[in-house]
Amino acid sequence: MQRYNPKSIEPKWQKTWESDKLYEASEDPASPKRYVLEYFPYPSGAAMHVGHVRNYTIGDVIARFNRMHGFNVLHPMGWDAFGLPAENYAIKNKVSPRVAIDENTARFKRQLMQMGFGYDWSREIDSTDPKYYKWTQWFFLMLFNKGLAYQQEALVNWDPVDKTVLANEQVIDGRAERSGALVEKKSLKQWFFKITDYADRLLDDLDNLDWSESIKSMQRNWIGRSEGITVEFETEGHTEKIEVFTTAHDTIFGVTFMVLAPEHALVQKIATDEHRANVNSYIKSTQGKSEIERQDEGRPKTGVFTGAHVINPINGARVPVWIADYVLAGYGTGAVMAVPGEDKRDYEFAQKYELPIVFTTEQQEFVNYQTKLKKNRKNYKLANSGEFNGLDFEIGRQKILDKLIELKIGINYKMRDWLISRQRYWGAPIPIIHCPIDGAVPVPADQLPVVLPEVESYEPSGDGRSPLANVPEFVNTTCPKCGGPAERETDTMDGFACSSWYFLRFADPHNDELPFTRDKADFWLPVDDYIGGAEHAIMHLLYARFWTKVMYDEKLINFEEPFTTLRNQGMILAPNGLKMSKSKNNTIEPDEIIEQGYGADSIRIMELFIGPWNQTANWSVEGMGGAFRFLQRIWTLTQEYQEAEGQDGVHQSHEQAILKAAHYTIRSVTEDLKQLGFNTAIATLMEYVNNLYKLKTQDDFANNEAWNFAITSLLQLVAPFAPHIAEELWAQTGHTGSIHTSEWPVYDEALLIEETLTVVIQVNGKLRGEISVTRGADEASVVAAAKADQKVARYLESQTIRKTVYVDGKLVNFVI
Ligand code: ANZ
Repeated sequence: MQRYNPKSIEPKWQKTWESDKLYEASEDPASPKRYVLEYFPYPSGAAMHVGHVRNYTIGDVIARFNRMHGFNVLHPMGWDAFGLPAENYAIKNKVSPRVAIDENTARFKRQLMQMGFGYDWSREIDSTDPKYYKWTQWFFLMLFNKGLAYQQEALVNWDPVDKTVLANEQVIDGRAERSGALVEKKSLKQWFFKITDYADRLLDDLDNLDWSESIKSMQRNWIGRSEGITVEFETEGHTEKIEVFTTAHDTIFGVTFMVLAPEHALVQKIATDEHRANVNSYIKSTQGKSEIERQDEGRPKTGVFTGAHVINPINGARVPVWIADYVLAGYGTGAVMAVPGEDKRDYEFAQKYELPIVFTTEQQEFVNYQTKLKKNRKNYKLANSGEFNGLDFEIGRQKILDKLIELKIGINYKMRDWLISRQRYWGAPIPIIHCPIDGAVPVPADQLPVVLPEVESYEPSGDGRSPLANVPEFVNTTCPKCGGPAERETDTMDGFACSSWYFLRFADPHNDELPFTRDKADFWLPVDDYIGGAEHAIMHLLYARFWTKVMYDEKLINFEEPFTTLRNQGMILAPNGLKMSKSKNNTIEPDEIIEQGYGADSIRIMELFIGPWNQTANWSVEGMGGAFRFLQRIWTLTQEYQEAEGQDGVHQSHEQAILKAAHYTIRSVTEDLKQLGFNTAIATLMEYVNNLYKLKTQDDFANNEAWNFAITSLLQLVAPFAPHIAEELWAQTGHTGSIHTSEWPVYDEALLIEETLTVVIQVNGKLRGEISVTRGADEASVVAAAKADQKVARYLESQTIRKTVYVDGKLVNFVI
């Protein structure tokens, strides 16, 4: 008998699958398609550990399970390789990011291959390959031509450590997500994608997605729709008007001052000389405070008067303009009309600085606007509101709106436009040429890609320009419009631009004419199962949805949402419960475990058996032994079965038991896998193997249909989890073709029907006993047996049974 030795069988099958192109997908409409995708990894300097492996194992099991159900499965893999980590790694290790990424990619690929994941490697993509980023640039131009990419001087988040700007999404509590540095505000000319144009659709379409509620609500909060209007106030002595955003337009008669965020663009302009010094020192004092801190309700309000005044459009009142940090620069218009009679923050501010308070309801006391809006609307009548005095709140609200209607009305979002320019080297160059005559001119499509040049130094200069600015051969060019001398844009694109469309490229990865053909994209997409960690809740998942919607509007594709179903896997922690990381020196890599002889199949079992796939779990070294022994038992059982083949004579009743165990297991595993119950499916398989061992002692193996079916289905059910051992034993037991393209076993419902049923017995509706009866027994005999039951008889003694209720095969109730 051969020993189970993963080291000899696993590499062998990996090679065979590759040369047989087993996992290569084609647009064959004969069977329904299924697109299974895991987030394409960032090939960092550190090797992949068992936490990463869990993600790919889940995807691989889903892909294999569906393939065996007759789906035409697309399961591709590629590399999301632009971005800061690679660049910082390169600077630190004094190699070019290209060299670093190529090394890392090769290592990651080898690691994935040794796990036996069934990827269609013929579709491998790399976001840093000019053949790929050519199309990222093409999409940039598409957005530019639609007015969805624009350049603007803006107050941006500047990371003083990584020396680049960050998107709002990359700032957490005032700190840079990556470097941890306190983010500074800087005024720089930057490129933005106008994601706010799609805010409504990004919000509304969330309702139709099969995603976790927590991710959906994170996106909802991030987009943050708030229905209100913007109202313009004239500025005394200046032509510029100040817009405010308000959700309480009917309080406009109660405005007694206006507050601008300290960063508001007009502050410097309107501040009078007398107040300028005060204003500037206040601005200084608020720098570096996080938005969270600034929104803190309990914090004492602070602010200063600018010396300027605006005019209330509804009644011509002269309103002083203050600045205060409780107004955020990035929300609404960065200015509020303050109504201290109804807004708590404004009320506190007015009290502190002795500003007038006007109450706009007949109550003539502070009424929180939210309360008024939500409760007892009828109780409020307007006061101090000019011609609207005495009207019910509800009616007055509408009438004032009618009056303001000539002013701009809009929906406001918390979400800002997506800042995509980076002053760093390792990214896709922004395909724009700046001409002194024609301004920002797109690079003509036939001149794409704008290739990232090799440079001497990758270090960012820190003056707000990318290292590309130091490469004259790159910078100096001619204007595509007028032919005059011009300069290339030297900023590169945020890595999230590359990942906003990669799932589409997998449908048509080698197309040199287009990013993809519509036919292929429509055939494969949307992605049916998208699997990844929850860390991408906002950025990647929101950006990709945005690009998809733009492509839909451009008629490049026929669907509006890229990922129908999203699955967020639970993290694997180190055995002691800490997060695995290179710096803590507690990572466990699959390579070592394979080397120790457990093999990839055991690791795959372990990844999923360790707990529900969507919950965090601690890695367990002992668990590896258990996973290995389970596979070893399957191995040994199948070996013994093969050696015994040829004998015959299984007892009839045992044959029934063998078949029953097999059919029961098929049903249970199939149903579990449909709901991603990987750990329970594996538990059922373990129990099944135990059962088969027991059954074998009763009769020995025999070459008969029952045993044949039992072993064959065992191998098939295990195949998605442990593809190598399943394939090996499949071949050993004389099957031709791959087990992974075989048809998933089907169970026979009739065989699973239990022969005995448990009938519950009640007396006056109370449970008094239960009996076992043979399926199909008639009512009279069941009722007789129920009456005769010892426990029940006690309650019936010397009683008249007035009625007997019988529910077939389930329940008898005696009414006495
Ligand atoms: C006048 C008013 C009176 C307001 C009243 C509220 C109550 P939500 O619903 O969260 O969107 N606001 C507008 N822009 C702001 C900014 N940049 N920073 C801080 N606050 C800002 O809140 C909308 C309300 O928040 C707006 O309506 C505005 O104050 C304030 F009794 O206008 B309101």
